Formats: sequence, C-alpha cells, structure tokens
Amino acid sequence: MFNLILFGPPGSGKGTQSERLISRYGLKHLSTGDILRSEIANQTKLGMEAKTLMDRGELVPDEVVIGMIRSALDNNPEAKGFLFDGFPRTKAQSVALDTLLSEKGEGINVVLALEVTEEELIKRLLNRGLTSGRTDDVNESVIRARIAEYHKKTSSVADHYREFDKVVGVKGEGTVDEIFDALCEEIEKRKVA
Ligand code: B4P
Repeated sequence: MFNLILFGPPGSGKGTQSERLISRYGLKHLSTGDILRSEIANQTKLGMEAKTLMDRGELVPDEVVIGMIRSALDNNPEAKGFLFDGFPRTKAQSVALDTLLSEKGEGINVVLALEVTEEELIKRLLNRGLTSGRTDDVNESVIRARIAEYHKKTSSVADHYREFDKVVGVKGEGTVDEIFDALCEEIEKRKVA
C-alpha cells in the first residue's frame, strides 16, 4: 500500500491536485471536506451540525471526522493505497490515523505539504466562492477564520509527521501542471514499484 497525506492550508490546492494524483496512482481519495459536504447535501443530522461549524470557518469535532475515516478505511479493503485530503487536521486526528493504519499493518509513506502565501489563498478562495456555491468561500472574514484555525490547530499535524521524517514541502504556487509534476517527483522517489 502507498498512503499519502496531501497537506496544506485552505485553498492551497489539495482538492485540485488530489483529483490528478488519484487518477495517476490509482489511490482511493478520502477527502473529509467532500464527505462532510455530501452529508450536508443529504441533510443528515451530522451534516446539519457540521454546516454550522463549517460556515464559521471552524473545524468539525475530531471524533466525527475520525469516525468517518475509520468507516472509509474499513469499507475499502481492496485499496492499493489512500490519498488523505484535508485529514488529519489536528494532532489528535494524526494520532488516530496512525493507530487505524497500524491496526491494518500500514502507515503513512509521505506527507506532501503545499506551500502557498496567505494573500494567494484568500484570492483563490474568494474566486472559487464566485462559482462554487460554497458558503465558506464567499466571505473574507470566514476565509481568514479558516486560515487562523489552520495555524492554531492544523500546522501541528506537520510537526507530528516531521518527527518521523515524513514531511516534504512542495511549492503550491505556479500552474496546476507544474505543481502536479513536483508532487509526482516526490512520490516517485518514495514509491515501491
Ligand atoms: P476542505 O474541503 O478540506 O477544503 P479547503 O481547505 O477549502 O480546500 P483545498 O485546499 O482542497 O482547495 P482547492 O484545491 O479546492 O475543508 C472545508 C471545511 O471542512 C473546513 O474549513 C472544515 O470546517 C471542514 N473539515 C474538513 N476536513 C476536516 C477535518 N479533518 N477536521 C475538521 N474539520 C474538517 O483549491 C482552492 C481554489 O484554488 C480552487 O478554486 C482551485 O481552482 C484554485 N487553485 C488550485 N490550484 C491552483 C493554482 N495552482 N493556481 C491558481 N488557483 C488554484
């Protein structure tokens, strides 16, 4: 198995690059943001609770997203590997993910961290908000709250994996193709054929 975390602040291009990476490497894409948005679209109880937090730019509780990932791992026993997009977002989520994978005799191979300046993040998300219908993208103060939440709670995820020497920074500015090539280069260095 090859298990990859695509890491970075909101709007750094995780979702954009994930689509291409799963298609090139045949990984199963697990995006907690997408799973939560599908719960919202289906108007489930979990979705309604998550929406209130997401609309404020806050994180959804750890136990909720960890439960979602546990089910997704259990439901995909045939996967060649997983691409985790937007998860883990807290130290507790990282520890839980490591435990869930080690129960299956697996682990994280690499954490690719997209690096993008704050002004570029805000520009991209406001731009996406013009067409995406995502309520968390239309208001600059909500976008800034998401970035603050990232600095407060999510940057520690990289610190956690740095202890195991798993983190590689990748410049997340440039064309989508250029960034994809840089990500693939790092994967190729680590991938066992
Ligand atoms: P997510 O769905 O994970 O989304 P994101 O952080 O907004 O964006 P991403 O980095 O994927 O950006 P994208 O590629 O789309 O999270 C949403 C919310 O869900 C969170 O705020 C939180 O409330 C909740 N949540 C999710 N996971 C959670 C967890 N584990 N724990 C707790 N809460 C959780 O790119 C953004 C834009 O940039 C796009 O418009 C794209 O077209 C553009 N773009 C991409 N690459 C570009 C490039 N190279 N140049 C120019 N533009 C580019």
